[in-house]
Amino acid sequence: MALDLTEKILHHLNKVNQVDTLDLAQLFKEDHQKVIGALKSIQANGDLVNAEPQTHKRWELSGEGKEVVEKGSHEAVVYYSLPDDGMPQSELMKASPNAKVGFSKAMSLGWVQVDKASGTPIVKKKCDTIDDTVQKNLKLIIENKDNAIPDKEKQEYKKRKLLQEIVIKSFLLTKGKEFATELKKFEADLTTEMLLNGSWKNLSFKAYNLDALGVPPEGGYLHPLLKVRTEFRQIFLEMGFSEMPTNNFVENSFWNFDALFQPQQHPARDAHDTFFISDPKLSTKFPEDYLKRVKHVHSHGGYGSQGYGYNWKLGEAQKNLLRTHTTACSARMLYQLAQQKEFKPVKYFSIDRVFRNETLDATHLAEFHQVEGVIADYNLNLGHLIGVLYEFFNKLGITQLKFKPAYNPYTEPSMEIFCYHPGLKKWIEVGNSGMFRPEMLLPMGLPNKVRVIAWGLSLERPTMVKYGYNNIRDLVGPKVDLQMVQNTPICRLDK
Ligand code: FB9
Repeated sequence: MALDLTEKILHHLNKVNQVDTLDLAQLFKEDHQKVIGALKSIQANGDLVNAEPQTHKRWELSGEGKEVVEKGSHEAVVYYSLPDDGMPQSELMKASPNAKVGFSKAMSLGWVQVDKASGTPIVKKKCDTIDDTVQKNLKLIIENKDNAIPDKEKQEYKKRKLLQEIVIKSFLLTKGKEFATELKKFEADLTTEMLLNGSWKNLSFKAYNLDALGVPPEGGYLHPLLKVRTEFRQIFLEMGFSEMPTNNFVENSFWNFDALFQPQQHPARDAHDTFFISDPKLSTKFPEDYLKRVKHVHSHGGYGSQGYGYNWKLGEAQKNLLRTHTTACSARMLYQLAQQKEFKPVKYFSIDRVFRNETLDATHLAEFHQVEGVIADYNLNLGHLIGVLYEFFNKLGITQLKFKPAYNPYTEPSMEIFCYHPGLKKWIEVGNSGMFRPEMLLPMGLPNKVRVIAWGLSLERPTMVKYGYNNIRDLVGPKVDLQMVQNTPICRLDK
């Protein structure tokens, strides 16, 4: 059976003890890169050969040089294009692509002369024969006989762009300490049979290629939003937060608004901003005592608050809706916390869909995913909230934050959060935050000294920033290119 290139190289090296890969390429009439490939296979098999890098300077014909080999030098072409009675100089200049250079060279070589006797310059031959040494020398280059050409000539041809000097890298091969004329066969797998019969002791195994890329899975790709959700979830978990249950898109106005001390005439509770449910239209089950305390704090105040002083209506609180924020879930969780015999501090988070009947635009749809963090403990203050926000956003790769006083019905003080985004090179709004009001916490039954700090942002906006989307419809909705789901890279928010 014919030896393959690797074995031909090993057998040849066995005979000559030392050989350059360039000579091997010539010997085996193979492309040098193919010889290098075979060398790599031999080296992967063990220390069979030593390969010393070499550099060689070689002369190579340019395109123009190859044309000279084929047709003769430009000066020779001019000479041979002249009829015996000569040719007007203006005509000669058009007779061949390099006539100008050829004419000038032929004149300096004394091959041609210009007769102006008739008034029109006529170019005529000045000698009967010529010796086209340029063409002869360039042919020697093709035959790898560079050394037969004086260096002065080679420099001149380089100047005339007929020749260029290239550096070729090769390897000088000698026998290695594990030299053999056959490549060892490497087993890919260690089998039960090898272990049982002990044959593994005499076998060589392929090294693990830990850089090999995994086989792309056929399916199960996560949508970019869910990749970012996983990253946010990981951040909250490593900060010691527990995830709140958020599996109720349908909420009632009591938990979505009233429990948060959001007055019943607040514009956000209008059908223009909220999706109300027609069936079932109302909820009827509420913690009765708690509901009474909420009604009272809205209508008459209490806990040091004057309340809103309006006639609070149960019917408003009973209206079912699509939750407008996951803060409704936070309210439920905080109420549950207040029912415990003894208060213990908690850190909760939620990431889920919320729905708002708002004007749609390139970055806003009627629904989005809200990300919310909540911490309840004794004596928390705004400094704690700011500290936690720095910690949280730092894990998103954001270190520069600014806070702007804001208003929320359920938090006081409230702050809008801005960050300098290094990628976008500008300040962007990244969320909202605040301390839940006593009018929200105390009717739940939480101890007086307990404070709750909280913040929120969306999932869509960081995903759009991360993956460079300008229109949210390229990320979510019926027009999304599902191939995008497979193509988007792994999400690292901190990179
Ligand atoms: O996500 C928002 N912006 C954002 C966040 C991250 C980001 O990239 C990170 C660098 C990697 C880029 C942008 N925003 C909040 C701010 C704006 O985008 C805003 O225009 C849109 N907001 C939504 C609401 O809009 C109707 C984002 C959404 C939002 C706003 C406020 C809250 C939650 C979501 C809240 C809250 C809150 C406040 C106090 C107590 C509890 C919850």
